[in-house]
Amino acid sequence: MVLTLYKIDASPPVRAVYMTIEALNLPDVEYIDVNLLEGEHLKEQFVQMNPQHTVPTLKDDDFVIWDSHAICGYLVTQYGDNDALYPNDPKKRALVDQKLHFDSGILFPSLRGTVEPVFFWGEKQLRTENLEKIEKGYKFAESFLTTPWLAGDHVTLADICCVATISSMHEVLPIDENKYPKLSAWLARCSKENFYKKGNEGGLLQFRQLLKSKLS
Ligand SMILES: N[C@@H](CCC(=O)N[C@@H](CS)C(=O)NCC(=O)O)C(=O)O
Repeated sequence: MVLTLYKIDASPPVRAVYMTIEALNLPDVEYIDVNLLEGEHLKEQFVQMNPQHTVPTLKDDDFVIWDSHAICGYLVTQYGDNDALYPNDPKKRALVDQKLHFDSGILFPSLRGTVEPVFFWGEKQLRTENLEKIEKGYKFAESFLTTPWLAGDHVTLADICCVATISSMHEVLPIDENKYPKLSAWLARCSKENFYKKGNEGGLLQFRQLLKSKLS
């Protein structure tokens, strides 16, 4: 197998894949930068591979797959030693999938909608209506946290994918620990994990710096 990941470190969905790679201890992944700010993702060669022109995009020999949630699930089922991160049991898996769709359908769009005008369209302020959507995501996540991890008593892809987004949202709108004690504790719990330290911290710092530079 030759795994190639098209990426940009600041991207939350890319960082979800990095964290999955770390959690699975996958060796020898080749990384190729795609500079979104320069429009490299819109070039013919990239669009031919991924018509949705998004990062992360993974190539495994001739097999191409995009969308971080699909990539992470693929990596665990294809290369994981066990199913802990993405359980085979239908009910356990459904609970993980539910949070992956929550990330895909609620969390990430609210983050992307908030930072896109700043990163790409030259706006210098975050729009209030977008920040309200982030706050709504925090409220949902707080109510979901009835267990230490998002889909039960151990780390799954639900945590990995959601923390990539939520740690980035936290840079945009800091999580108020009085309002969201469980969410805040969960973020702290995730940040102590090796997969987070190795897979998320570097790109999150780049995200922070990019946001700061674009807002100033
Ligand atoms: N649901 C996708 C979202 C991917 C996404 O929107 N990535 C952004 C970077 S954070 C991107 O590639 N934007 C360029 C574009 O959409 O043209 C995933 O989880 O992979």
